[in-house]
Formats: sequence, structure tokens, C-alpha cells
Amino acid sequence: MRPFRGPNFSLILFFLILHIFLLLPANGVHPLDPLTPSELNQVRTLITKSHQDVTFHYVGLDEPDKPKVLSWLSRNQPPNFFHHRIAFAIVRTNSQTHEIKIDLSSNLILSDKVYDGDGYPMLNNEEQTAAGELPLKYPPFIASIKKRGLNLSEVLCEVFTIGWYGEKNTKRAVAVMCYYVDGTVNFYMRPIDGIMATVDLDKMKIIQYRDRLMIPVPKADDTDYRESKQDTHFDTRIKSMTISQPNGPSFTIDGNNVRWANWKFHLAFDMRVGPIISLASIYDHDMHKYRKVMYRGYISELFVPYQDLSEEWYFRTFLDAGEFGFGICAVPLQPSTDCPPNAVFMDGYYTTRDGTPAKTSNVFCVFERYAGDIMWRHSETILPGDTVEVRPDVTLVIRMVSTVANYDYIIDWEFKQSGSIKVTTSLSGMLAVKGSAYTHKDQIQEEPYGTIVAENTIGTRHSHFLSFHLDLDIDGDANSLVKAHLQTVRLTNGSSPRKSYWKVVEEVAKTESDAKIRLGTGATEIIVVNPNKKTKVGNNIGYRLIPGSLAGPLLWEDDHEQIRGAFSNYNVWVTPYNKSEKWAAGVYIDQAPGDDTLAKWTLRNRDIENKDIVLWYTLGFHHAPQQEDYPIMPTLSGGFELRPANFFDRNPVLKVKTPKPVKWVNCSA
Ligand SMILES: *[C@@H]1O[C@H](CO)[C@@H](O)[C@H](O)[C@H]1NC(C)=O
Ligand SMILES: *[C@@H]1O[C@H](CO)[C@@H](O)[C@H](O)[C@H]1NC(C)=O
Ligand SMILES: *[C@@H]1O[C@H](CO)[C@@H](O)[C@H](O)[C@H]1NC(C)=O
Ligand SMILES: [Cu+2]
Repeated sequence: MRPFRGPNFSLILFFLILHIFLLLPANGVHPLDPLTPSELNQVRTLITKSHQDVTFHYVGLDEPDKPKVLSWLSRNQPPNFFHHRIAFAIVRTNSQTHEIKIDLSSNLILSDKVYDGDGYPMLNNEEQTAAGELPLKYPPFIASIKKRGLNLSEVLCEVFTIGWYGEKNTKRAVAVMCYYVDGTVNFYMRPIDGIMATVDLDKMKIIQYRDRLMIPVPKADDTDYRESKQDTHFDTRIKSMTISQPNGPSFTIDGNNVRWANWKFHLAFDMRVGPIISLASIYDHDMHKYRKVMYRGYISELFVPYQDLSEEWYFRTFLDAGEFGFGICAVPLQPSTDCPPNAVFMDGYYTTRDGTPAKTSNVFCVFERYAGDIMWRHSETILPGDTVEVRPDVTLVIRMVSTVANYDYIIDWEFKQSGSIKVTTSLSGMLAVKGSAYTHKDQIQEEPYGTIVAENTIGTRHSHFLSFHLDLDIDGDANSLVKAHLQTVRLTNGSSPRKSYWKVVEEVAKTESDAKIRLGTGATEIIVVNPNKKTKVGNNIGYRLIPGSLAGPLLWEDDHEQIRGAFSNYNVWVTPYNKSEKWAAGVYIDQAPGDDTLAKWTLRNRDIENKDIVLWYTLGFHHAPQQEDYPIMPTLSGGFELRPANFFDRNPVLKVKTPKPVKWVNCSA
């Protein structure tokens, strides 16, 4: 045995350990916490010291390797005890893209690599604003505006990424197209079509300009959506209502850790993808412990290909997360309208062009939702007496709204006490419309590529696809994908009065190609199971994907934009966990040929059985616009649900108690 070195030393050591174990976790960082403003500043200081004229395109947490995080979790160690915080930055300098890793703990640049592959990083807001202002000082454009009898001071221009159509990329080019604001805030309904400038973003210069067609600019009449601009003759206003939680919410937010009812998880903001839910676990009342469900879940990419082939439109095949930043585009949520009055808000930080952090206040809201729904119920109608049991369904919602130019995406991650995680994606905002000479459908002879939604206004057809990265760890990280086929059995031998019945035939996906699935035809249930664990009665422990908003690809698989947005080829994909496979359309999206996508990774056809796997779910909407979408689109929702499938031994909400009724204070005074 080693002797003690003296009482003083062990006392110091004792307090040191006490400090590390008790104090640091409370104030310390979780290994998956997003970078703080001071960390973002630290990144900027280090990078601007070693590079001149550098612009920032992405800065985020380079999260520790998964096994490390899992071992940290299982040993319950404080985060600072074992790991360094690493930041990952993508910057441009000298017309080159650099990938830089920074050790924030020791304030050092760990690596600085020039990326010389195809494709360019996300655009930052500041360069888009600058590029949008270029036409306004460009004489040929000024002449075009004059020629149309428009007022230059009422013109506003916006940047469009240009996709990739087989050309060799030599510059970060974007298209700039303009709108007429005059008399409305809804300038998206007033495109100045037929004019297009191409801008080199690194040189910040117009490199090509075309004024191809004189197309009437749609009128401002009836485009404004502000409440003050509406004249309503028949008032259908709903009477006031509110939500009352006199004892406060039932959730706690400690840093980025959220706990509510039987759930706990970590919530982080990322400038590229927006909300990231990590380490979601649910408490099992029978086993008296938390059990893992999802290691990490987030929107990995969005794909919005428009279907108009004209010169100013054919390339509009956006990949919003990798081109514009779904997190950068997130907007501050408005209390009591974007979220209910009982919501709690969180802020998010991202990096601007020069590296300084920007804050988006109220980027997330967290609230308990009770909309009068039923969690479970039964009336015993035959039994004498009146046994009626009903439990109201209260859920927890995490919400973010990202306004990617004209469109507003409302993203809800909803946790149910029953163990379900329900994701709802809703669309609102403005259609992308095209100016047109036509004022009535009967005048249109050629292919309009859309619907005439108002005079001189064509709402262009398009699709929205969202790819969800769902790293499920169902009660542990080794999982398998089961395709449970519901098969009709035909009876022809007279063994039963019945002529048919259906049964379940389970098929385990062995490799990545077995897990590329188009849903919507036939009856196949998608279940992620833990093949190493069983319920008491012997079923595989699992979680089922309940698909929603199924939309398959409508473009040819070898069309350029479809290669780039290839994640939309299937509704379901499964890959073995690989930290670098985060974004379904690749790291560098702008003008990329689509050589770093989910479709390319899965060609390796890796084993996925009883492995740490990631489920990728593609949901989609095909949008052939309708007149009701004009001048602003009423919300259209879709989504999917992950629901326990033999995860629990029985109904996990059997013992959930009904919330106590609210005692209303008499407010009649
Ligand atoms: C152009 O717009 C500006 C700003 O709204 C306004 O002050 C000006 O009177 C307009 N000029 C014409 C010719 O309409
Ligand atoms: C009749 O057909 C069903 C379905 O194929 C089979 O399960 C069953 O064993 C058959 N019964 C007899 C008596 O052959
Ligand atoms: C992880 O994925 C990347 C990108 O697909 C690949 O280059 C790398 O080889 C993969 N690593 C492993 C261990 O499979
Ligand atoms: Cu749409």
C-alpha cells in the first residue's frame, strides 16, 4: 500500500476532486453543447491571426467521437474531465476553401487543410446582401429598370444558388434576381422576371448580365398580408383564449439539457441544420431507469427543385441547409403567436462573414402542448357501474422556424409520454412566383410550369424534400433494421371458411442496399430493433417509424439536380454510424456535382445488421400551387413519428396521472 503523503495534500486533492465532480458539471459544458459566443470569438481571433482577408462560412462544434461520449455518459464523468472542446470552421481566403479544426481548450489550431474538391461552402448572409446590392449600381441593370418604367429605389434583389449542370467549377457564382417592392411588403409576389445578373461572390462583381424578356411585373394589389392592410366586413374573429399553468411548466432546462415527464435530452443549435436533439432517453417505470432511444436527430438537408425550364429558373434546385444554412435562416420566434403563451425561449448563435458571432434571440421555444387530445381512454359499456378512464395527452414541443427567403419552415420535435417522438414540418410563407403576360388561364397556350394564381402571376411547381438524420440507439447502440412485411395469405385448400388473412413476415436488412426503401406501396413496417435485447415475453425491443408526407422522386435519377438531391430517391436509408457522414447531400453543396451524398456513401453496401446504425428518413411534399397559396400560404403540415415497438413490456403511460385541475381565481372584478 502506498503511504499517504500528508494530510494537507490529500485535503487539497479531496477538494480538487470535489470541485471537479460537483462544481464543474453544474457550470461546465456538456460535450455536445453548441459553441458559445466567446468560443466563436476565440475561433475568429485564432483564424484571423493566421489568415488575411478571410471570410467565415461555417463554425460549429466538432463533437467528440461517439464512443467517447457514450463512455462519458456511462461513467457519469464531468465533461471537462476528459475531453477537449474542438471547433470546426470552414472559411475562404485567397479564393480557397479551408477546413480548420481548433482546440478551444488549449487555444490552438489543430489542423488547417485546403479543400480542393468540388463544391463550395454555405453562403453567409453578408455576402448575399452585398451581391444583392450590386445590380442597383450597375448601369445596364439601371437601364433595364428604366426601360420598364420602374422606380429603382423600389427594387430589391436576392441571391439564388445555381446548382450544377456539368460545368467545371472555377468560381463561386450565384444568380441575382430582383423584385419590385412599391406598395407592398410582399415583394415576392412582384418578380421582375426576364432579367438576371450572375455574380462572382469572391470578387463580389457582376460577371454576366442578361435582360432577355419584358414581362409585366405583377401588381401590388391584394398582395399585402399585414393585418392592418386587411378590410374585413364580416368579422369571424375567435374569442380570446389562453393557456394557464399556475404552477409553472413541468420541464426543466439546465444549460442545454431538457428534462420533462419521462424524457431527457440535449438540445443544441447549429447554424447549418438548426435544432439537434441528442441523447434522448426515456424513463422506464418498470425497470426504474432511463433507456436510450436516440443518440442524435436533426434535419440533415432540404432539397427544393423547381420545375420551370426557362433560363432564369431551370437551375433553381436548392439544397437549403448546405447552401444557405437552415440555422442561419432561423428567425426569432414571436411570443404568444409563433409559440403559445406558456413557452420558454432559447437563443442561438452563429458566425457572420467576418467571424463575429450573431445572436438569434428566441431561436427555439419549448412548451407543453395540451390541445384537448386523448392519450388513452376506455368506457366499460357492458360492465355494470360506470368505469370510464381517460388520460389527457400533454406533450412537449421544441420548435424552430426557418425563413429561407420566401418560404417559412416550422419544425416541431414533439415528445410524448407514451415514448413517441413526433416530428412535424410545416410550410408557410410565399410561393416563388414568376411574372407572366397572362391574366387568365384560357390565354395560356404553352407549358406554364405552374398555376396562374393571380393576374400576371404563375406559382411555379416544385417539391420539398427533407432528410432527417436519425441516429437511433434503441436501448443500446447495436441495432438492426427490420422490414416487417404484412403479407396476404390466400387460402385455397378449404381449411377455413376464410379465403385470405394477413400475417407478418420479418426481414432483417443485412447491408445498406437492403435498407433503401420506397414506402407508400404495399404494407411494410419499418422497425429499428435492438437484436441483443428482448422483452420479458421474448419480442425484440424496437422503435417503429410511422412514415408521413411520403413523396417519391419525380425526376430522372441521372438528372443533375437529382444526383445532388439523391437522398430523395428513397424514403428510408440506413448507414453504419460514421461521424463524417452528417449531411445527406455532402459537406460542400453550392455548385457541387453530388459526389459526396448518401447515395454515394451507401454504394459501399456496408453491413448494417447488429451495428451502430443511422436511419435517414426523407419526407416530402410535391407542390403544385393553388390559388389559396396566394398571397401567403396557409400552413401545410406533414411529418413522421418514431413510436416504441415492444420497447416497453406494457403500456408505458398506464400509470400516468391526470394533471390536477386548475383552480380558477375569481377575476370578475
Ligand atoms: C421612387 O421611390 C421613392 C422611394 O419610395 C420615392 O420617393 C419617389 O418619389 C419615387 N419616384 C417616382 C418617380 O415614383
Ligand atoms: C392450407 O393452406 C394454408 C395456407 O397455405 C396452410 O397454412 C395450411 O396448412 C393448409 N392446410 C391444409 C390442410 O393443407
Ligand atoms: C466515413 O465516411 C467517410 C465519407 O463517406 C469515408 O471517407 C470514411 O472512409 C468513412 N470511415 C469509415 C471508418 O468507414
Ligand atoms: Cu412549396
